[in-house]
Formats: sequence, structure tokens, C-alpha cells
Amino acid sequence: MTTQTERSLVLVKPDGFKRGLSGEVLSRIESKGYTLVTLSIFTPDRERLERHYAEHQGKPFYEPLLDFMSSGQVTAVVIEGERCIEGFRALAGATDPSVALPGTIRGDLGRDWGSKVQKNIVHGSDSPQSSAREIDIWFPELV
Ligand code: IDP
Ligand code: MG
Repeated sequence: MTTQTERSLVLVKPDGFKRGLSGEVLSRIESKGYTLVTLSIFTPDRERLERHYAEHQGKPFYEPLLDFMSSGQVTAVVIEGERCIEGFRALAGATDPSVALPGTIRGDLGRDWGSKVQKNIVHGSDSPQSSAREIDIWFPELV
């Protein structure tokens, strides 16, 4: 089977950044064999987050999610490698950190903190379409 090189948008969310886990996340990405294309650290504004999370608008966790994601700095990264979209989702683990398997980023490093939004350390694009859309939002200069 031949596959094309892909790119994925990875975010170390404010919970992960505050806990000093950016390096751990980047280390797992590099240890897996994916390449770092570009990286930026900043506090995202709501306009960018509304675009990024448009699919979740109207859900009960939408406002808490935007509040959480705009609460501090994130490490935004574009990674590259064959099937890295699927591969990083596997590294990240399930959305809910309480059930994410040990060995995954969310399973090893995340937990429930009793908040309205799941604070789960990382974001990763879920499809080539999402990746293209999200890289345009976070790194328009790359597109
Ligand atoms: P994903 O990050 O695993 O792709 P999505 O369903 O795209 O998960 O949700 C985006 C983010 O919204 C999650 O990473 C998590 O922070 C939060 N979230 C998703 N579902 C829930 C929920 O049912 N309760 C609280 N927060 C949620
Ligand atoms: Mg998602």
C-alpha cells in the first residue's frame, strides 16, 4: 500500500502548556517518527477558536471549550509524515481522558478535573479535510 505524506495540526492545549507538557508531546511525536514543520506559542483569540471549533457550535460544552482554549498559551504545531493524521490521533487517545488508554498522551497525562469541558492536553486534526482547514486557520502562511 502506498500512502501520501500528510500534515496534521496539533495543539498542546492551555492545560498541557501550563503543566509544562509541550516538550513531552513533541517528544512523543518525534519518537513516533513524524517531522515538526512549524511551531508557534501564543494565546488564541476567540475569533480563531470559533473558526477552529465551528462544528461544535451549539453543543453544551462549546462555550466552556472556547473559554478554556482562550485561557492561556497553546503550542500550535504542524506535523508531517505518512498517515500522521490517523497516527497522531492514535498517540493522543480517546477524547475523554478518564477512558483514554494508558500509553496514549491523554491516557498517561490527562484526567477529569470536574469542569464542563474535557481538558485533554492535545488537539489533533481528524481527517485530511480538517487538517487543510485547520492549518489555514492556525498557519495561513503555510497554505
Ligand atoms: P477530539 O478533540 O478528540 O477531536 P471533539 O469531539 O472534536 O474531540 O471535541 C473537541 C473538544 O471538545 C475535545 O477535545 C474536548 O476538549 C471537548 N469535548 C468534546 N466532547 C465533550 C463532552 O462531551 N464534554 C465536555 N467536553 C467535550
Ligand atoms: Mg475533533
